[in-house]
Amino acid sequence: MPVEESPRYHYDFPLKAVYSREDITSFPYVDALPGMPPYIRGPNATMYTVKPWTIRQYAGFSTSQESNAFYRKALAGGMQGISVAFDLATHRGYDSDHPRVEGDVGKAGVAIDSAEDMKALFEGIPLDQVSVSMTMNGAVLPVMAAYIVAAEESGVAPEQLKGTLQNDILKEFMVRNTYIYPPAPSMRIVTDILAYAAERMPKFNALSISGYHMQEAGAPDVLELALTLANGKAYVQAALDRGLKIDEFAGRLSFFFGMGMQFYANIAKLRAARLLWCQIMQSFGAAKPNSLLLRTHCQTSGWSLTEQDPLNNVVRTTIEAMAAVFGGTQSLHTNAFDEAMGLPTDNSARLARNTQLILQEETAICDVADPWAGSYMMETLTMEMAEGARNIMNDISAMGGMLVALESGWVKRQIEHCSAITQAQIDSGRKVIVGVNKYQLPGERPLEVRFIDNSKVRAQQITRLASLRRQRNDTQVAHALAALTRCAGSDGNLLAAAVDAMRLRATVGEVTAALEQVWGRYQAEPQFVTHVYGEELRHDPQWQRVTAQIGALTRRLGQRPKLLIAKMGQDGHDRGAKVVAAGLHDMGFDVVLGALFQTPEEVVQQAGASHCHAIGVSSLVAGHKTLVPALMTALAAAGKEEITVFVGGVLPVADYPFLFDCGVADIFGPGTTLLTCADRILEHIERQQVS
Ligand code: DCA
Repeated sequence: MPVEESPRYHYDFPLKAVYSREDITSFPYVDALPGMPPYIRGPNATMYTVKPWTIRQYAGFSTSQESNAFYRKALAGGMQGISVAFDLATHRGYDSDHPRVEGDVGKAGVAIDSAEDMKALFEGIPLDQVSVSMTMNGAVLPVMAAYIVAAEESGVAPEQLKGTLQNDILKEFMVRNTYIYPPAPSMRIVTDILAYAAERMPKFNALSISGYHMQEAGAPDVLELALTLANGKAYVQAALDRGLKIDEFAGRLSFFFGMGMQFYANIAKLRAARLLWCQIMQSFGAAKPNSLLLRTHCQTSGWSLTEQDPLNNVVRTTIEAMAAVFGGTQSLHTNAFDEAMGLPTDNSARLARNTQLILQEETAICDVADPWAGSYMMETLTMEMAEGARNIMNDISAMGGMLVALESGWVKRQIEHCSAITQAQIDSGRKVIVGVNKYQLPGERPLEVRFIDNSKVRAQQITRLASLRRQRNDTQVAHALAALTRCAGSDGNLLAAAVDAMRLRATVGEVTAALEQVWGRYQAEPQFVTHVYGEELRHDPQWQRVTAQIGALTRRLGQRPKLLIAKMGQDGHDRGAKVVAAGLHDMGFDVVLGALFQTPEEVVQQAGASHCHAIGVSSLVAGHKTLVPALMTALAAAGKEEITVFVGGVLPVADYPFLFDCGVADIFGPGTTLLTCADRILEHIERQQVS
């Protein structure tokens, strides 16, 4: 559904050409010290001089065995902590043999169905020594339970585990979409895990409050900061409402921010984040110093990577990594330069890791804590960033808090508004991206990317699942799952009940389904913003030409050319789909934005029922090689071959011939402007009308 809303905030902090002492005379914290409240300058007094940040690599693909081999090699090569990427089937709580996940198994992360898979994932890695971060939010109960069981069976008790669980469901409802249950029971899961960890896992960070995905979805730095901290407040309140005491859990809350190309702003963002969080926690009555500290992981921006002239990405990542380090991050992931095309290869992952090792070991960057302190510009920017975020947080409080702002759709609209503007600025050339809309290479050589044969991984997982089900005691598993279902409707701790079930070798899908019986599966209504992209571009000559052509075609057809923008499989990244829907709508197309997580058959059904001329499939390193052929088969089976199919998103160029052979009319890779897409879509629809 298209939604109109005018902008409310100014997100840019224009820099002055010169700053002076005058700019900072009224600031209360310019004499603050690292390791002292309000911690603007860092959580530790000595910062990297004693211990540099942890070098992590967010990685996982294919089977547990293959990911385990990658982790071991990376640890030997300088990686200092593990950060697990799970596949989309696992995120959404489906076992690998579920028909809805045919294209997703092992594709964008590792496939985990049971505690057996988790044991294989960490085989030979001492879990009491190596800290493990797990990016998991939807199926967080069975996955965390499987990790606890795997550790237990390797002789490591929960008390000894060190690491981080993302467990940040609120931002999933805002941007990343790997939720499973509705918001209220999802919040119950978060607080049950916090309670379990507070009691049994003193070294473990059971929640990583994440702004990264908001930034990736289009939020400017100050919006990312405000929404992340507002989510933090919502979690703290929910934990207090559950009966936890603030100092029992606050010291183990952790954060995660994105690092984009706005170098100064990103440093200021981390400094402002620590100031604001300290003040927020004081307002909750926190007393222990650890409860006041914002400790964070950072990741360089995946969105800032380009498929064109990809070696530029090494430079971008280095600049973003330096912002994270100057901002005082505790842990860092640097993206590999080929991640705009697919999963990193061994070589590109090594280069990404070496980027951090060079910063730590070849420069003097670690020799001084918060080196930007006292800079007139940086102190000013830090205060401006804090003030801007405070204003947004106050508005959220006035709305009734984060859950109200979220359920009203306000949060999504703020982010999508910004991403539509950014896309328009790139398409018009006002925002320069070197190698994409300026200084382009005359010819690009396709890069080699890591190929995952997901049907092979799926077949292996199905065999493992069958053997697991043969060997376990089904009656005991059924009892444990029934206890979990009862727990969902009562007061017990859900993680404790999930551990019991996973210990008996219940699967991720079974644990998820046991809770789904009580809570159901959440389905968001697809929406996109209108009149934002168009407003930015209406004076552009190419815009005027394209909209005139669409007008002419509309008159000939007797209706606007109609498109269904479809997301298939479990890939919930919808920034691309929403921006495309918003832009094409403003140009004059009649756009239907399909729901997330559709099967090919559901997409065909919707396209047919809404009389679309074309389907635009949006995909982000997902199962396009499985799902697009299935879509073409479903179109043929429904007798709807006249509907033209386009594919766009992050797709390896090497896969283009395969998709064309399937009957796809055109492919729009990263960096294609929406005006170019529109031109080519029009051409195909015109041709379709003639034939
Ligand atoms: N002086 C004294 N102690 C220090 C210093 C210093 N200068 N620097 C670090 N330390 C200590 C820390 O206090 C911590 O001690 P603890 O284990 O007793 O709390 C220990 O060294 C480990 O350092 P820390 O900075 O906490 O780094 P990590 O263990 O890597 O944790 C954190 C970082 C952000 C808190 C965690 O949540 C994390 O790793 N997140 C990653 C999330 C992720 O990968 N997401 C993927 C998308």
